[in-house]
Amino acid sequence: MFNKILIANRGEIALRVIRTCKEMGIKTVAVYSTADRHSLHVKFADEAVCIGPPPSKDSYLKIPCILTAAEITNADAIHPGYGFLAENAEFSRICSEHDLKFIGPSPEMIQTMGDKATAKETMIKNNVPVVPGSDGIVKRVEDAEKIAAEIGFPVIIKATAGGGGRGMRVVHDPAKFRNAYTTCKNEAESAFGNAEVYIEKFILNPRHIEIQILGDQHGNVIHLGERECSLQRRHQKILEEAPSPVVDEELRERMGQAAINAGKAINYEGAGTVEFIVDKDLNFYFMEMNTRIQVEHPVTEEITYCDLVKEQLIAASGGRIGTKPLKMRGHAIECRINAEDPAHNFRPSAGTITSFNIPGGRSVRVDTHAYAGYNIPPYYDSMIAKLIVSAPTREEAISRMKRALDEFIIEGVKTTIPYHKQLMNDPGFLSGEFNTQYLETSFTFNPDL
Ligand code: MV4
Repeated sequence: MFNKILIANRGEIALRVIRTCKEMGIKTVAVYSTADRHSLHVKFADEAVCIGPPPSKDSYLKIPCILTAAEITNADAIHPGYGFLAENAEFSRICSEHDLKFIGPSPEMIQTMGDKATAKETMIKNNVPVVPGSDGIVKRVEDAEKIAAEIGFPVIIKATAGGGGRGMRVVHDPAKFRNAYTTCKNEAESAFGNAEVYIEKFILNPRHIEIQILGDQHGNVIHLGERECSLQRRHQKILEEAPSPVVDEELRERMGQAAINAGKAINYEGAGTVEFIVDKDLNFYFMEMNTRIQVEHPVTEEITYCDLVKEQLIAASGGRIGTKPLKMRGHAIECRINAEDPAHNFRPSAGTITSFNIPGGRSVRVDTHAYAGYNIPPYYDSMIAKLIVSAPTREEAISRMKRALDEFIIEGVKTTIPYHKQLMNDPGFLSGEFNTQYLETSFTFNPDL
């Protein structure tokens, strides 16, 4: 096992990794920008190194600074968390060239899954269901138009370098296809420096359901069930839960096996997530694979009793992940608490937190780097806490979440807590009948409730 790990990240996820390291007797090094010097991840790491000024490109994304911090503290591995450098193949490669274990997959695996057309091709070869569409990249507008007509409208054009909702265009009307195709390519070229696109049938109002997997260097790949992530706005997840209200044991096994096939196809190492869209008839289709620990990993931890960061460290150090069949128990829900004003179009609300009362009691977990007196810098993601509850049933988990949201008092900045309180009483949420369009089309926040 590692002796000392540097965490190349900030905020709650940096603290999350530090916590597992402490429990495993591994020393930790935090890195931080000058805007984060008072964050809890800096306070609770064994050592901390300032790596630059507030902008991410000058600190958390600056590879030479992070490698220097690892060198001077004599760290033997780097945990990238999520975001920043977590899915940067170049960073994974540079780490291994400097004798630092990158806690995550090889540069080749990151590259394969980062190129969405290549990822899809890999899935087809390994019996993972995909959405019908073009046979890979489509280079000429004439070909694209023919393929779109064959698939049948509506279609979606996707940049191979995109992902997470970036670089996509939906086309409902054949007359608008040419224009959309050209625009999508131009946008992809300027956003990613790669204009390549592919085409798929557009699945109307799908759910977003993802499978957590773990792999090790001995060829083992297991799945840890699904997370229901359909409640999102502008491709930002708002609330996640496990299990999904629509997935039964039979569907879980089929989706789980597809995700295992995806992992085995690339000899996957560490924690990964295979994202599917699921249509109204519960057909599922591979969308993308995320080669990192995800924000919403705690809901899986709470129902599987597995510490996913611990498994990442075991896999990265050459150990074996647990392979005996997992028991899933109960239901977990995570609400993302963002410093945003839901009454004003989720406008970010930076500033000093004047009071911060964290909920507690049975089966309530709060992952946060914030505290009373903490100043939320304006430079980064607005998520300041994750509130995770678990209970034997979905109904009991919802009651517990309501109770925990009532106890969560944050003053000094606006937060998404009132939005979540309203969602906990929403008929669509309560019945489990929602999809990826639900929050944007069927739910309106009312600040006066
Ligand atoms: C789709 C789709 C429907 N049909 N692909 C969005 C994120 C990325 N992982 C893939 N995404 C989607 N791909 C096909 N063939 C629907 C989504 C999708 C979405 C699309 C437009 C607006 C909001 C969305 C929210 C979730 C998923």
